[in-house]
Amino acid sequence: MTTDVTALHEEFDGERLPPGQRQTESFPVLSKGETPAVDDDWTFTVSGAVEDEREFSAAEFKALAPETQIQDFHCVTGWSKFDCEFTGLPFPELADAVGVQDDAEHVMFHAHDGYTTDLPLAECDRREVMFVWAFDGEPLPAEHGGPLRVVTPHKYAYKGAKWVSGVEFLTEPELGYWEKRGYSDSANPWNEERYS
Ligand SMILES: Nc1nc2c(c(=O)[nH]1)N[C@H]1C(S)=C(S)[C@@H](COP(=O)(O)O)O[C@H]1N2
Ligand SMILES: [Mo]
Repeated sequence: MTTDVTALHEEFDGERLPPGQRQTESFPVLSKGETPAVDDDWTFTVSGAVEDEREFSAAEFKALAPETQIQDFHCVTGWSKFDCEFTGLPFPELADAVGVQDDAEHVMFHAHDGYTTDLPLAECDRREVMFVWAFDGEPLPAEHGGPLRVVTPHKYAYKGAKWVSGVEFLTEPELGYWEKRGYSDSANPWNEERYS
């Protein structure tokens, strides 16, 4: 089953194309450095304020409750790509699997290239936030974050860590890689929250 979530902009009272964005048919690559090598037999680590800190194997992770969604993708540098077909695990399914503690407020995403990004738990706890391993029905290409990345269609795409290695549930906010370097921590495309 495929779920179309491209009406998401209505929640933000905005047009499908956020202000200051232009639509592209291509899928540009934006990385802070080289594409890191990630084992085909990857693992995913959950730590911090959860009942069950644990490491999932790729097979365990993919078996949880995968879903396919059609989503839009907005890069802070000004391009948007409509109708991306992503297959992965919705964030709330992972949260259920590990049991999030009451004092958890934020989530730090960690990646194999040293990248980090943080979102409030409430902003992660939505089905459109997904850990993605396939794009258009094919394994996610390495340059786009394969074997596993995060997508955040309600935020600029820097909130979605490519090559994600795990998540850390935090009781206090922390700034991620780009957020420390002047990008907006809230990153709402319909408000043009690009810089802090
Ligand atoms: N691990 C990691 N994730 C990352 C980045 C990165 O450099 N490293 N770049 C971010 C930025 S700025 C954007 S716009 C998107 C780009 O995703 P794409 O290369 O698939 O278009 O990934 C985000 N996630
Ligand atoms: Mo970006």
